[in-house]
Amino acid sequence: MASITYTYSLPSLLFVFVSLHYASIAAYSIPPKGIILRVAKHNSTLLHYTQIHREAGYSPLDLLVDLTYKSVYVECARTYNRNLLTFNISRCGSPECQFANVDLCSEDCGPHVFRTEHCIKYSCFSASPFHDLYLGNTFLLGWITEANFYFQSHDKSSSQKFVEIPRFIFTCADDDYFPGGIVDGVAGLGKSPEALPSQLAQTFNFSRKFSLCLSSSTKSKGWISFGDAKIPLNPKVNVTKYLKYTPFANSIIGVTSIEVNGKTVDGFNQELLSINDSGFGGMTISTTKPYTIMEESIYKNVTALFMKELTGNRAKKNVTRVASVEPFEFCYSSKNIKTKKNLGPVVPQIDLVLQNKNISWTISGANSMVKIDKQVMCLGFVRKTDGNNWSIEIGAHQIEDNLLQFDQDSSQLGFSSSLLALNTACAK
Ligand SMILES: *[C@@H]1O[C@H](CO)[C@@H](O)[C@H](O)[C@H]1NC(C)=O
Ligand SMILES: *[C@@H]1O[C@H](CO)[C@@H](O)[C@H](O)[C@H]1NC(C)=O
Ligand SMILES: *[C@@H]1O[C@H](CO)[C@@H](O)[C@H](O)[C@H]1NC(C)=O
Ligand SMILES: *[C@@H]1O[C@H](CO)[C@@H](O)[C@H](O)[C@H]1NC(C)=O
Ligand SMILES: *[C@@H]1O[C@H](CO)[C@@H](O)[C@H](O)[C@H]1NC(C)=O
Ligand SMILES: *[C@@H]1O[C@H](CO)[C@@H](O)[C@H](O)[C@H]1NC(C)=O
Ligand SMILES: *[C@@H]1O[C@H](CO)[C@@H](O)[C@H](O)[C@H]1NC(C)=O
Ligand SMILES: *[C@@H]1O[C@H](CO)[C@@H](O)[C@H](O)[C@H]1NC(C)=O
Ligand SMILES: CC(=O)N[C@H]1CO[C@H](CO)[C@@H](O)[C@@H]1O
Repeated sequence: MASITYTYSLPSLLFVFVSLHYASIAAYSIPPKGIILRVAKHNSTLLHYTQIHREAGYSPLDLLVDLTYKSVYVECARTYNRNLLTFNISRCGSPECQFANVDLCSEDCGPHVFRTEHCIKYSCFSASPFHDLYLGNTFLLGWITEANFYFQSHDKSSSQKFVEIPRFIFTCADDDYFPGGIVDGVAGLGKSPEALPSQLAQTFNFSRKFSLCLSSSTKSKGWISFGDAKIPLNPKVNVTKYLKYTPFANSIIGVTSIEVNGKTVDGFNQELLSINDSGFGGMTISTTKPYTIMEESIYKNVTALFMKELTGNRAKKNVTRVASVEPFEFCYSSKNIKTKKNLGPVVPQIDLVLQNKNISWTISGANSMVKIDKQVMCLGFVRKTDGNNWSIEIGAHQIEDNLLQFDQDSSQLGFSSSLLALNTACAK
């Protein structure tokens, strides 16, 4: 634990940093118009991670993709031990600390490596809440740090394979939060100056817009694109034409109703679907949860109607429910469920109706069902047990092979629903 010797609060001096970053554009003869990072799906946690490099082509760090975290965070003790990182910790009150809006100041650097080689007296650190599957609702202590990083870009329209981001600012934590070392940190895509989209936008003059396309396979990778990269989808299909847009302020999406096979799900308080004056309700998207989480009464009524539509007499499909498979409650024999190439398993379609009926997010079988084995598949929704404000948290499985386009300047989200229906997919 760091000893907090004094605290500061200074007006933001953001422009100091901005000018540092713009100076770096000159280092590129032709600055990239966009960057595409590959995103892999981890084979046991099923979460998605990307990489940054300490040197062009060497020493990758695996970072969990997190749509809402406010910075890039690296477990420095571990990466330092593997000799993967050289960095400078920022001095209290420096433009870097102000940029990260961090006003906690520590005389030393805690119990680990920082003390010996990297610690400087009076360095700034943050203690930010981190709500996550792995970290729990914990306070993450991390030092504001800068290092030169490289991104391996897969943008076909650019000849630059490795793009250097000089003096990238990140949070360097000395604790090992990820059991088993599954990743080295978190790539925060949230809406703050030190998050990845904003630092890339500042370095390269990109707009603060990025697209996310997660692969459903652990064997082939999806991607995130920043700036004006050429997105790697089937060139014969203009996917942009199929995007629908919805407001996405503070990561919340308002839902007006939920339908299963075109029938409105009722029996629960519909007010739960939109955010209320005290900040409760609505829907968010989380790449750090493997499956969609629903508030109890929504969960009950959605799963009940889904069950009725799939197995009821009138469905005439002879689909049988089988024993639950953790963490899922509703599991079915695959025997009488057909699978279509461009839809996945043929099961009742779930629609999240957003502003109006024309703007709905369709969840078809490929995204609603989770294959357990050859005989069994389960509805991939789970009950909410945490104390978060939102009523629905869309998980990673439900956005795989969907194109999501986040525009942080206009707070709009563009979404495609399943790309499989458009004859393309996220995996490259
Ligand atoms: C997951 O990937 C690791 C590393 O590639 C491999 O050793 C392991 O066998 C894989 N596990 C499964 C369940 O496929
Ligand atoms: C760290 O600080 C030294 C001394 O100011 C500087 O030469 C070096 O470029 C810095 N490195 C990074 C990664 O910021
Ligand atoms: C940054 O982008 C904007 C809009 O695309 C453009 O007008 C401006 O000239 C660019 N600035 C630099 C320094 O390239
Ligand atoms: C794709 O569709 C969008 C939206 O309809 C349109 O603005 C754009 O020009 C189209 N692109 C191509 C290459 O046709
Ligand atoms: C908002 O929703 C929460 C949780 O459902 C409820 O406790 C609270 O009273 C609501 N506030 C308002 C202003 O409606
Ligand atoms: C969640 O609810 C709490 C308690 O009302 C509120 O302070 C907080 O701002 C809300 N969070 C969001 C993201 O709206
Ligand atoms: C459903 O099962 C019944 C009784 O086993 C059978 O008569 C019927 O043909 C089956 N229907 C379909 C669509 O498979
Ligand atoms: C929905 O789309 C139809 C057909 O394009 C259009 O006529 C109707 O006005 C739209 N409704 C709303 C609420 O936007
Ligand atoms: C059809 C159905 O399951 N309705 C349920 C909807 O949720 C409420 C609240 O949990 C239940 O009371 C209903 O039975």
